[in-house]
Order: sequence, then structure tokens, then C-alpha cells
Amino acid sequence: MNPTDTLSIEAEPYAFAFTPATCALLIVDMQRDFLEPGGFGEALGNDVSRLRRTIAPNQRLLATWRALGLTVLHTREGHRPDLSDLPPAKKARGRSATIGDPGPMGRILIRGERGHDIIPELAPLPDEPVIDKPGKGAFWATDLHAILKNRGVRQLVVTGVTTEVCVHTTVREANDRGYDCLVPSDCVGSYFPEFHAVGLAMIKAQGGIFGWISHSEKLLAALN
Ligand code: TIU
Repeated sequence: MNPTDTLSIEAEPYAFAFTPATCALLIVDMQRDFLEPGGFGEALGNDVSRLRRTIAPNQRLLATWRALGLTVLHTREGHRPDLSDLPPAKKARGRSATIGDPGPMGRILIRGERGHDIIPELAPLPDEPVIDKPGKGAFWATDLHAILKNRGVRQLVVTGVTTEVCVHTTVREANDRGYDCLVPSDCVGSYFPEFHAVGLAMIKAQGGIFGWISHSEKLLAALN
């Protein structure tokens, strides 16, 4: 496989043609706060174990992207320790605890705390940009678009959690900025199976209104 070749994989609503050299893997918010007990996900009343099936397929995709020398980026949702970038309306949400409150993994969704870190299974390498974002979308209030442009990236494989929240918002933001987005269904997850299914259906509806849906095995088969 030559990274500058154009590959095509089976996807919905139709085949996804991509050029690996200009297609980045964007892993959204695979943080302890969402995937492990005691964090933000659980504070919102969710069963975090539902997200853990996404870890193994993300590891396989990440290993292949790295082995081929392709662009990998990670995002983390979180806020400054002084909460100065936390809108009061966002602080007010939640149940037992809210952003900035102490928890078993440190202050919830606060940069520098253990819970805010990416899970060890998917730890970024030093040369992989980590985008710290205060919102659900990875483009708002970040330098992601500039980084992608500087690297010549035009297409994105978007993975991570959760399907209908940060992945969806990011795919919509990327689509409006001109990126083709492919979402491998096994590499994204939600606390709500029904929202996961509808979230994916919304992306591929209307001729791929926001992007394409496929499976990591199809990507790996094309790349390996
Ligand atoms: N609550 C929920 O489903 N998600 C978030 O709050 N953030 C992300 O999706 N990362």
C-alpha cells in the first residue's frame, strides 16, 4: 500500500474513497472521565462500562495508523482548573457532581487531573497532537483546523466517545469545514444504544449528509 494511493472501502451510504497520506485518525475523548467509574460520565448518571467495547478496535486502528506513519490526533474534553473557560450553563448540568467537583479520579473534567487523561490503552505518543477542547466539538475554541491544514489533512476517520455527543458534534463541525468524515461504527460508543444507532443513521442519511459509516475491519483490510 502506497499512502498516496487512493483506496476505497465499503461504507454507507456508498463507498468511501480516501488517500491515507492526507487522512487523519481523530480519536475523540477516550478519557478516564468517560470510560472509567468515578468520572464525569458516571456523574451524569451513566453506565460507563457500555463504552469499553470501543477500546480494542481503537487500539487496532491506532496501531495500524502508527505503523504506516499516518497522522493521528487525540482530543480531550475539559476545563482550566480555575474554571474560567467553563460556561455557567455547562457547570449547572449533571447530577451527583458537576465539572470541577472532586471525585475519585481528581476534579471532574479538569485538565491535569487523572480522570481527564486519555485511558492508558490509547495513550498518545509525543508526536501526536492532543487537542484540549472546552466544548463537545473538537473545532470550537481549539487550533484543530489550523493543525489539520498545516499537515495537509483533508479527510478524517473519527472515533471515540460518545457517538451522539462529542463524535457527532465534531463530525458536523468537520463537515462544515470541508473534511470528509468516516466513522467506523465499532470504534464509537454511547451510554445509550438507541442514540448510538440513530447517531450513526443521521450521519449517513440523505446521501451522507455529514459523512460515511463503515467498520474498522474494512479500513484495516484496505490498509494492511
Ligand atoms: N455525556 C456524553 O455523552 N458525552 C460528553 O459529555 N462528552 C463526550 O461525548 N465526549
